[in-house]
Amino acid sequence: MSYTVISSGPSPYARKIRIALLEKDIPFTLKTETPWHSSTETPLYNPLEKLPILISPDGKDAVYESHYILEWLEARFPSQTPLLSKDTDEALLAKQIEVVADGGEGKRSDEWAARQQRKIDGGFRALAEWYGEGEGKEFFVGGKFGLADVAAGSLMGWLKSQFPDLEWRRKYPKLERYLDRLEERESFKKSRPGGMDLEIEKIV
Ligand SMILES: N[C@@H](CCC(=O)N[C@@H](CS)C(=O)NCC(=O)O)C(=O)O
Repeated sequence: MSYTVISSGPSPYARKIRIALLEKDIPFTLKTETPWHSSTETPLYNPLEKLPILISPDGKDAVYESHYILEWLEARFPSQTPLLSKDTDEALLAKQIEVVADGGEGKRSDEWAARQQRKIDGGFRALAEWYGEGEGKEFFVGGKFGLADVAAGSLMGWLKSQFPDLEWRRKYPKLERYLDRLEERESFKKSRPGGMDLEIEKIV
């Protein structure tokens, strides 16, 4: 038996979990669900009815909220490709970058559009500042791949594939080149959004 990740289609939140599992070399099975469908099993595992959910091989643990799932994996598998620095300042900065990256999801409905756009603009301003001026800088924190790259890469990869016309790519070309380099990693290649067989009943 292996871990199960229940994901909602090409969700950037689920991609964070898939990248972390691949980086840590933990085998898992991917199950795709739509949490708004009447047949969804999401509430069986998560009272907040959100995906992704990580289920342990013995079925005893169902873990949800992507940042908490990553913390859980880090606590359980600390030595397999650690994603958090032991340096407190670096670890806190990585978590702060994750908070911003997690908030950058674009919504499709009109009433949310302006507010969402503001969040995306503000989020990218913050990310660009953290990334800094260094052309070709490989990773966000401490010169080492980690949590901040999992979170920022999942957000940017998702926005680029789902909303290719958004302005951030023109405005922050260094961040796009950073994403392109991340997408060459095995864990990113194996967790690309898209190519999922999704039957949409509804999304709200
Ligand atoms: N903060 C959550 C966000 C996850 C999230 O918004 N998931 C969406 C699918 S991409 C969902 O399940 N939405 C169902 C709902 O909001 O009821 C996380 O990081 O895991």
